[in-house]
Amino acid sequence: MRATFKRVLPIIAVLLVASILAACSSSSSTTTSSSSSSSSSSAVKKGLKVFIIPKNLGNNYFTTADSAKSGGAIAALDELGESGTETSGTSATPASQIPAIQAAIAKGANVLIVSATDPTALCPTLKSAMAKGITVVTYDSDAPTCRDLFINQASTAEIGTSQVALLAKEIHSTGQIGIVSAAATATNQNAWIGYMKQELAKYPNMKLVSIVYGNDDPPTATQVTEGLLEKYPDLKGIISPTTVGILAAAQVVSTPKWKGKVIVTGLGTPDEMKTYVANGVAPAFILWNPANLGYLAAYAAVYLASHKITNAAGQTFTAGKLGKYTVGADNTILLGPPTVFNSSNVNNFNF
Ligand code: RAM
Repeated sequence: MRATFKRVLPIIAVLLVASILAACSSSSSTTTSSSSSSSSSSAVKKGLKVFIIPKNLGNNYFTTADSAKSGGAIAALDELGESGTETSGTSATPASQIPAIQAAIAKGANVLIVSATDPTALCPTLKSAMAKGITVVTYDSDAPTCRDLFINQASTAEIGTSQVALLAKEIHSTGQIGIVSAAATATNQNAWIGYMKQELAKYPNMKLVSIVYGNDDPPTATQVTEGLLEKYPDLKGIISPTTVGILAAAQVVSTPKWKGKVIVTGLGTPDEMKTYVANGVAPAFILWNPANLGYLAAYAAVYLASHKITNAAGQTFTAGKLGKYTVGADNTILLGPPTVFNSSNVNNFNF
């Protein structure tokens, strides 16, 4: 017994020294973190009241972006030792969203993470929050003149132009097309549609005949898609740059009256669109990982509120499992390139 102990004693001593050294080095790396770069949660302000305010509640895209279960914004807040609340109105309109922002401010919010239903209507409320010292970060849909930082899902130009390119490929660059958008005021959809129009100039035989608005409300999106198809019976394609709109459009086009005549593309979630890739109605579409968008927004917002970073171009930080990010021009951070989903990969994703 005694001999054995003597033999292992040097090993125990080595392990002890090694673990003491490791503890020293990890605590020094957290305390020496600079104001422009961070890889740990220990230096963030604790007890921040964070409110995540999507365009509306009840939209799967935002549930994925925001929730802990999917690894979204609240998962990031958990990692950082903060608590967060998701709140919004039930419809994706400023009238429905603004009271939720005001309520969050009244509850003592330190941080607001907002997907804007309208870039101007929200501004008086967001500006009053900023005047109170609340950190305002937009994600998904921006309010450029009344926030500290915007977390953009991917290049706005790329999201817009690539949807046109996908549809062009499916309909041989020929025929009437329509757009089923979200709310007419939505910053993100309007910016993407701007790039779609520019891109369409390269396709002289593809004609955009109408833009309709489904307001990210499934019954409205269904109704406006039906109206579009009735009004333009020769329509060859629909681009819907909203997860709610593309699902409604694909469902309508899957009915016998339209199936095989019209192709749908746009921005959809793999889970909701699998069926329509398989039935040929929507052979390809685009999206980013919504959970990663929310996760990145939460990291950036907490670091900004903790003064670990500023919103100036060139500031860098590590967003947990996503790695290093840099603030770019216009106080914007880009999540990364979007994914094109089709029959070769759509079943590999579950969001
Ligand atoms: C809807 C919303 C959201 C948009 C996605 C693609 O869920 O309009 O803002 O980014 O679609």
